[in-house]
Formats: sequence, C-alpha cells, structure tokens
Amino acid sequence: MEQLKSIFNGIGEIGFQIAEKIKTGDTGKVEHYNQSGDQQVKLDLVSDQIVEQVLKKVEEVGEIVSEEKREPVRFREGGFKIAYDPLDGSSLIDVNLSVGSIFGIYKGEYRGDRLVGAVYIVYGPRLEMVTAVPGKVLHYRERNGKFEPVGEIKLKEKGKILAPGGTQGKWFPFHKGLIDSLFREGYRLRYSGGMVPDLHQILLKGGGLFSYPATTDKPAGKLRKLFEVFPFGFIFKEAGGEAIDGTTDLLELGVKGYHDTTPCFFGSKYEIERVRKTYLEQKERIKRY
Ligand code: AFP
Repeated sequence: MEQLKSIFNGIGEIGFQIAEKIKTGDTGKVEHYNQSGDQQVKLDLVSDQIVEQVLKKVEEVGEIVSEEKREPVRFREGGFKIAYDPLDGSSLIDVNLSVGSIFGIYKGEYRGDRLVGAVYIVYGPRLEMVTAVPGKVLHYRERNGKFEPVGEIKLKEKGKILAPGGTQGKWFPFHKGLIDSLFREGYRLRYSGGMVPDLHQILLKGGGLFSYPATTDKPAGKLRKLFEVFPFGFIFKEAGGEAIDGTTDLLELGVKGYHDTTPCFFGSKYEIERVRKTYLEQKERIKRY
C-alpha cells in the first residue's frame, strides 16, 4: 500500500536511531515499571521517545500507543493508529543478545482484524527489518546506512525448530506433552528469550513453532496483543503460516484494554495444526468435567 510507504520509511529511521543508542547508550535499569509490570531499562524510555519523535512527523500517522505508555498519544485527526513495543527483549541488552522493535499499523481501531501492516526491526550482528502488507512479507538488511531488500519471506508447510517460551515448571501437562512429542520427532531447540530474534529465525529458516502458552502462574500468557502478538500474527499469516491462542486465530481475538496479553503460538501450518489438535482435545476434556 503506497500510503504505508512513509510509515515504513519512518520506522526504518527509528531503527537506525535505536541501533545507535543500543551501541552507545546506558544499559542500566530505572526504578520505573510499565503497564505490564516489567521493570524498564533506560533504553526502553529512550527508544520510546525516538519512536514518538519520528512518527509525530509522519502525516499518515494519527495516533500511537506504546507498551511503555499508559494511554495513546494523538497527533492529528484521522490517519493510521500505530501500536508498538519500542524495545522488546530489553532484559537481554546487558548480556548483548539480539533485541527488536515491533510495530502494528491499525486502521480505525486497535484490533487484530483491523491491521493493515506490520513491521519489526532486529538489532543483531546486522540491523535488519521485515515489513508486511497483505500478501507480501519483505526482508531488508542495512548496508551503508540504508535498508536494502534481501527477499520475500515465505514459510514452508513444516519446519525443524522450536522456541518454547514460558516457565517450564508452570506449563500445563498437556502443553508439556505436546512440546516433548515434537522434540521426540527431532525438532531442535532455538530459544533466546527475545521474541523478535526467535520469531525472525523461524521466519528465515522457513518454519517451526514459537509458543508462549497459558501457564499456571500466567493463565492469560505474557505477550501483549496490540504491541507484539497481533503484529507477528499478521506477519506469520501473510508469510503463509498461522498464529493462534491454542484454538482461535489470534487476529480474531477481542481487546479489552491496551495492555491485554494472550497465550500465543506462531508457526508453519503443520506445527500449528498439532497445537490446535492438542488444545481442542484439552477443551473437550475440560468441558466434560
Ligand atoms: P523483556 O522485554 O522483559 O526482556 O521480555 C521479553 C519478552 O517480552 C519477549 O521478547 C520474549 O519472548 C518473552 O518476554 C520471554 O519471556 P520469558 O523470559 O518468560 O521466557
């Protein structure tokens, strides 16, 4: 969509500025906690300011809402609404692991079925960006201060890697059974604790399964719908994969508050079908009690 071009360019500029801050900024924590209760690091706040300063200048953006802000910030009437996580995985900064920024571009309302585009940036050994519009997911890599196209991302029917999130001691037994059975089929463990690099790896390797399930201590999961889950759900579906909460398409989920969380599974079709089968069987079992 031509209209999104200026937003994608603005997000690219955000990527360059945040990458610079990660290299040179203070990785320390601050005595602040965001709406989800995560303790913030200085770079969370610096990154959030960079996003606001850049997007405020993009005519097509009417409003933004951030994982690091309590409420939306309105710039102008009309325009697209952007929900974003300015620095996801910030607890990995002090150990020099890859982190990322995630953006969902919504038309009208902050709902999964109102997404018209999504973007993420990976701050890793290389600076990379992935943009998604209906039917097209494109991968870019920074070279000489510009993002250059690498190619289109398409998922195969089935992959080889698993990124099983959440505290394993708090998994429901049926979830543990599913993960163990996939490992017995020969899947390889690939989990860094950073949602962006973990999902980027599955997308670039052509498939697999990322899971952050309901757990006994977090029955509504940990990852946030507007800022993290819906954008990646959009990206995986447009890349030929699927994204569910165990039984329902993530983009069909309702939203009660800006900082809602949900259990989430992203992957290629074979793995998501295995998740859906396990969770539907479980639902039947629970209904019978
Ligand atoms: P931080 O932003 O606090 O580092 O959390 C990262 C994250 O939101 C997401 O990027 C990871 O997939 C998930 O949390 C990891 O959570 P666990 O540490 O519970 O596995």
